[in-house]
Amino acid sequence: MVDEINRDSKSYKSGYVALVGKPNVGKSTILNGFIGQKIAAVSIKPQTTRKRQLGILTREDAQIVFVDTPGLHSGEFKLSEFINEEARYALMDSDLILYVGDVSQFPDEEDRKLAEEILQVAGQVRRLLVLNKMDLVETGLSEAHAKAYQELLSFEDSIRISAVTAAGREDLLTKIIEMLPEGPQYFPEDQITATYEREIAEDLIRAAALFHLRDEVPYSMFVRVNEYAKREEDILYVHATLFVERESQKGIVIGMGGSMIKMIGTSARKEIEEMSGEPVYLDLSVKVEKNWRNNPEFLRRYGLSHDE
Ligand SMILES: Nc1nc2c(ncn2[C@@H]2O[C@H](COP(=O)(O)OP(=O)(O)OP(=O)(O)O)[C@@H](O)[C@H]2O)c(=O)[nH]1
Ligand SMILES: [Mg+2]
Repeated sequence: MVDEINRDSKSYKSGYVALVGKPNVGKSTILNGFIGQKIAAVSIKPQTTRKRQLGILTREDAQIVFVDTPGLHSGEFKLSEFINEEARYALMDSDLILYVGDVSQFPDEEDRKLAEEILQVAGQVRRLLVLNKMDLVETGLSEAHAKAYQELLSFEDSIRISAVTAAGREDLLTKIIEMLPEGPQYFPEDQITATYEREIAEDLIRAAALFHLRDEVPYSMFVRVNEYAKREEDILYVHATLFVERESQKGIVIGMGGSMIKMIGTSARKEIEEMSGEPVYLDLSVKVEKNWRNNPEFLRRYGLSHDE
């Protein structure tokens, strides 16, 4: 009971914390690190995340609702509009913005565009610069990079971390809580995300495809889980359809004698087992849906559009 009294009192802090930054800087890895579980798909390639995703961290003194976003990018497809709007909405709705940069590199044109975008849509929101991947660079060398990031925008503070080694994570958490407003506990304390497991499975399958496939093919892919259910006592049965845009891509995804789809399936199955904590039987089908990235009807049907 002491708990609840504490949470209703003025001193409890809470808020929405948007993780924004270019594709591939490590936003989803940071989210998973805080939540202690892989709820967001991560991959070595950019544009892994396509939708906003919440990661909820509840403590005695605060509840932090992290919002992982897709990295803003320029793309000529209708799908890109959706992806960029997802990032924009997260910015507008946030109480604090974590601008994530890769400290092993100088900021570039994309970073400058993102900084402008932040000023335009969420100029009043407090912001903190998070320089990630510090494990990749000597402290002395990263100095010049850090300075260049600081010049992109005015930040209240900045911190260097490594999402893979967890260095700096606790300090970052302390800073976040300091910067959050007083507020209620929005979600029950045992809830870690608002995304269904089946949707996380979709992202994990696409991340496996991003890992195994080259070039444009995984970007032309959309994954839909059609069945996600316990069939036998201890086995989770997952059936997913992998939509691609052309016949030729279907051939590549299936591979010689089914070798590619088998590799994607094996990697994805392991990830889904880790996420769900259950043995998984994963069944994958591949379907062609011509030019789906530009097809408003397809995008609407599968929740990849903000149009009514
Ligand atoms: N060395 C190193 N690699 C990292 C670190 N953080 C993330 N990565 C790697 O960077 C790659 C991209 O990470 P993600 O978390 O998918 O990046 P993201 O910003 O969510 O990317 P999008 O969803 O495409 O916008 C993965 O291969 C991660 O393992 C870090 O601190 N150090
Ligand atoms: Mg991501």
